[in-house]
Amino acid sequence: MSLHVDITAPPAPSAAPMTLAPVEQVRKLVTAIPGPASQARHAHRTSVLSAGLGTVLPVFIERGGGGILVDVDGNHLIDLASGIAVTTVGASAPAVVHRVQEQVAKLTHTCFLVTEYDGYVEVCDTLNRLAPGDQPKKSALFSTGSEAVENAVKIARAATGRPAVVTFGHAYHGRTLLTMTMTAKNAPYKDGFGPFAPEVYRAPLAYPYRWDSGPERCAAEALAALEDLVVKQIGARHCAAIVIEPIQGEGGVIVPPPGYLQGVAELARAHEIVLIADEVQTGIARTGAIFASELEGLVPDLMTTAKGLAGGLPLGAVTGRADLMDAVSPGGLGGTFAGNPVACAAALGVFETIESEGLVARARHIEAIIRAALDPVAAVNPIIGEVRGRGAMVALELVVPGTKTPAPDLATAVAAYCHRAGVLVLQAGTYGNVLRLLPPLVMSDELLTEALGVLVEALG
Ligand code: PLZ
Repeated sequence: MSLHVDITAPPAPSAAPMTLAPVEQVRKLVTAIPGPASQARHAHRTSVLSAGLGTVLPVFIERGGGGILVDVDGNHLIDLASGIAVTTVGASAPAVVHRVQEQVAKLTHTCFLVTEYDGYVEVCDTLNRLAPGDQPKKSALFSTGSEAVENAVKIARAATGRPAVVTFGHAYHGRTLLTMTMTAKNAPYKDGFGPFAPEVYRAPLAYPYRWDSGPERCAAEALAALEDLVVKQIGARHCAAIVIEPIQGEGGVIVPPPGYLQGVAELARAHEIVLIADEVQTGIARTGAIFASELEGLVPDLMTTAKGLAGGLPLGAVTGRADLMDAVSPGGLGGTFAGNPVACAAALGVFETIESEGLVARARHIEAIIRAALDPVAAVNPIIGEVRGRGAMVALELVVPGTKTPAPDLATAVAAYCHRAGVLVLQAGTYGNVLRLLPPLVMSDELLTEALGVLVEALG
């Protein structure tokens, strides 16, 4: 049997690391989007890949750099998606590429359960130091966000000896059995995939824009509902963890009202319930702080990260109170690929880039540019119900004019317009009516302003 591996351009054997000229940071369209080369590949893909795999934009990408993605037809697209909040330091950031190339040549894998290596410990040291609060902290590494969330729940259960997990409306936590159960939205994440994991409960999310009695009453009423669920319905002494995204991502970039997260933390503390902040999407400088929890003075007991942590290589982490992290017996946490050395090297390149490029401040600057472009449009365009978000995680909720009725078709049409014009945006939200902007933090003001110009044109 032959494997038929089609290596069209075999790399020349060389000791020198591969270097490429930087990707030109301009939007450039040389064909329609998707172009003919992408269309041909997409047709082939459809015949060989599971129909269960969706794709926002059927364009095949060959290269990425900074805020630009280059497709197989030679089009340069402006990336306002960052691979869903992953390439926060830019696609193929130089420090990530450099460290990964060096690491992959030295050691690809040993499995941390078998033998140890420095990169794993360095990543954990850094996360422990950066995570909110000055309590003693420890970390463990995994490969994905879902796995990080799943393990945070395992740790909370081991530490408390309790079964129940509380999540929220509109939440997204992953696609594994436990995390899809914790996820709120049925289609496409859960549809047909039951029965679901037991002992997962859902409280209403403090969603100011859609709170029935108005945004002012949202925090207090949502907290009362949470307390009722925890104390009266589940019973606090059965409750292992409350898991919350400090700003919901897939749910539609929902920023909780001031004081709400503090209220959740107080309730958790009062009943010795482990508070888990799911920072998989918000973490690692995305929101104008290293962690979005910091924006509300939240000190979670445990925190999950992934996505932006390793600049595109698969790495997830749980970080938190040392006493909780140590409640699991040796061997209880791990995985073959968990904390892979190449992914750890990438993470160290991410931390280096955030520091050397001042990307935390840069995220706040990006928020200011986006708000300056979109707020005036929102004031006069009735399809925009709300502009919200923090740092480089901003969204527009689109509605039927004069109502709050979600307008998913409008969001799809605006996204399609942007895509045709070479600007990659994402949709989000339980109702699919939210347009989400997640640019890499290294994107220049000019490129961002150009992309926002296209978006504003599309909204018009
Ligand atoms: N927790 C808060 O945002 C991943 C999902 C994309 P994984 N969000 C993007 C999709 O449709 O699969 C996410 C998240 C939060 C957990 C996860 C899960 O992270 O790395 O996708 O497993």
